[in-house]
Amino acid sequence: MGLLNSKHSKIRQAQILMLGLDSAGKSTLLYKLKFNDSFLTLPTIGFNVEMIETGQNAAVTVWDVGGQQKMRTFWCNYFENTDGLMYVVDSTDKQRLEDSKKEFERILKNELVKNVPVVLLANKQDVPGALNAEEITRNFNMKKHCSDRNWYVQPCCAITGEGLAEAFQRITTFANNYKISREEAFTIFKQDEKL
Ligand code: G3D
Ligand code: MG
Repeated sequence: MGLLNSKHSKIRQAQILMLGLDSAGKSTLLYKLKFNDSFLTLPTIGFNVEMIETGQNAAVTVWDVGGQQKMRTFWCNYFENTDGLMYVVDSTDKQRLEDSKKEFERILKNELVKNVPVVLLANKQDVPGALNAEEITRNFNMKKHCSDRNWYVQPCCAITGEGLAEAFQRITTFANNYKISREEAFTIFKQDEKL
């Protein structure tokens, strides 16, 4: 994950991992953020990873979750250096909400992302009948599942870009705080080792 860092930069960029079921709107969101335009996106077939630097001292890596079991091994590899998670939900897809929730819970249970902050994006808010942020919060039982970390549910629309700046601002702040606390804990651990 060090690939996106400038060779000479002293401050490591916050590494943000964006996950969600296919069709949740991750690619649309990413391109909106990168090019400030709506791009034609292709559904992820097989191996797919997208990366951008957001210019907010953060790099974002995007993976589709669910589907093929073997893909999980790949995105799990990214967990180790992750400072912040963004999880994108299609708020209109009530049929797959359960699947999305299951994947989300599975991710949170992984030891490697213990305490890593989360911003959950309740996407497609432009569609009438979409579940709102409060409904998604309740449905995903955020208070219970994220009690060990900073979290926030952001309503958004990847097509118009509404809510995206707020979401990235929040995850970058959360991630930088997390990064600092992790580095401090590591320094204390190293000092203890010397004693
Ligand atoms: P993914 O990368 O998570 O798999 P995509 O998802 O970004 O490819 O988006 C899947 C579909 O949802 C796309 O439509 C895309 O235009 C649409 N979409 C993404 N975000 C929004 C949103 O906020 N509002 C609405 N109304 N649609 C959105 P197609 O038709 O290309 O499959
Ligand atoms: Mg995609």
